[in-house]
Amino acid sequence: MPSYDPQNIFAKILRGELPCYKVYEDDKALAFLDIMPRAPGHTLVLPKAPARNLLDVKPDDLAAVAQVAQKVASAAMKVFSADGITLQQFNEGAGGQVVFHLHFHVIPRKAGVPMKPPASEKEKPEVLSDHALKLAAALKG
Ligand code: DGP
Repeated sequence: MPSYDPQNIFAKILRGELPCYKVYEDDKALAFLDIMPRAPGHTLVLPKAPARNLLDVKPDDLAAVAQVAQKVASAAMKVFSADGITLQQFNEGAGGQVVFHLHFHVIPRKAGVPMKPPASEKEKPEVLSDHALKLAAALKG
């Protein structure tokens, strides 16, 4: 497996070099909206520590990300009146991974509504801002 590339897009977001629609942050993990959501509220949860994917992440960082994914999933159920949550995580190109910093996709789902194809359409900034604010507020409790 190739080594971690610190120039990947999510590493730049983590360093504050690129913007994101932040939903949640703690000392180990960051959650922000996918700009090409497969459903409204589609959120990405990342460890702050460098990890290419599931195959090289440190167990503690993986545990921290899983805990944040669970928090985001609970908040998204309420904010989007969801009927369910799809959790996705891809490893290496053959596994569907495009950005090589480990991330989990937390995707709120409505019964009978299919997900859009991956990375098919950029959402409007005002919609992303609104969804991020609502999710962040729900996560603050
Ligand atoms: P994957 O590596 O296959 O899990 O997919 C990467 C996801 O990241 C894909 O759903 C689109 C999203 N994405 C790509 N570029 C950006 C970006 O610059 N910002 C955000 N928030 N999401 C991005």
